[in-house]
Amino acid sequence: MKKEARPPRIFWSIRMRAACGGKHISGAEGIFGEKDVEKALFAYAKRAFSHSKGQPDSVILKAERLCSPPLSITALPISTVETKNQKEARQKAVEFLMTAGVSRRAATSALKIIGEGSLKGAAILEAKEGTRLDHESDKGIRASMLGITKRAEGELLASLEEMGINEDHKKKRVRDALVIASKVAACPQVLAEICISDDPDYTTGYVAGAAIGYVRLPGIKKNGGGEGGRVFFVQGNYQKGKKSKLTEYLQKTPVIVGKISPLNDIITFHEGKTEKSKRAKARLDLKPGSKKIIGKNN
Ligand code: PML
Ligand code: MG
Repeated sequence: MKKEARPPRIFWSIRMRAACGGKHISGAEGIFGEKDVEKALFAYAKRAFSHSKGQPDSVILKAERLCSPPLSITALPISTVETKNQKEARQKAVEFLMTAGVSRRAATSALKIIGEGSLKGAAILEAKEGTRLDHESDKGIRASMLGITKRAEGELLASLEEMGINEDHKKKRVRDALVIASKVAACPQVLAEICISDDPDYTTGYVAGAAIGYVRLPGIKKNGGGEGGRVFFVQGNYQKGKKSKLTEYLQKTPVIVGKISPLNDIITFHEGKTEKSKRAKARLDLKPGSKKIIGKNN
């Protein structure tokens, strides 16, 4: 008997933005199979009204059916690097970015841009010179059209639990940030990213890239600080055409995380000495210029 062909799966993108007095409060998005769309819409609506930054006076929920299935990618491996203070966390951020091929100058410019905290999306910097490439919009470029499958999400949440990240709000943050970072890092033109939360009560940031994975840096900002933002570092001298290919990918190409990478170390730096947790499954080698600093699991 001839087997009937399965109908193609239909996917939807759902995006939520909440604001008050024109100021951004929260935003989130995901990609869902058709049967989960209604439930997801309710969950995002609930999320819009339960942010620590306060109640919104405007909420936009947008659901769009995708024309074709999203591109499936593997999440970056997660590491956590603990340092003694904000200064050291920022130094480590610069070192990791340099390991990924970003110049000190570009990394320092990125920290300055983030410190000003005026962007809605990410600034795009040329990785060597640190030149700003997204000048056509001073709002930055937002990576969008992204999500995670239910199965990968389940595995990720279990890994986070194992890492000691067991509060629900923190898990959601790490999940959302990891999905963004993994989509961004999957773009060959992007060498690395840095992100510091714009939420005053969230002080962990990250640096990420195909060569370094997703490296969390607790304490990279002081509690109560309103600054924050994202910067993507790209290689090469982008002419208009190539640049728009990059923004087309970042903003419009649907990408879903379908697989999680194994868990990495929690690394603690104390006065120049490095300690790794027993949970270690991969090695972090901080030599600037080395191609891959995360070993066998990357
Ligand atoms: C944000 O939610 O504003 C970004 C959070 C980035 C860090 C998430 C993490 O703890 O890994
Ligand atoms: Mg935020």
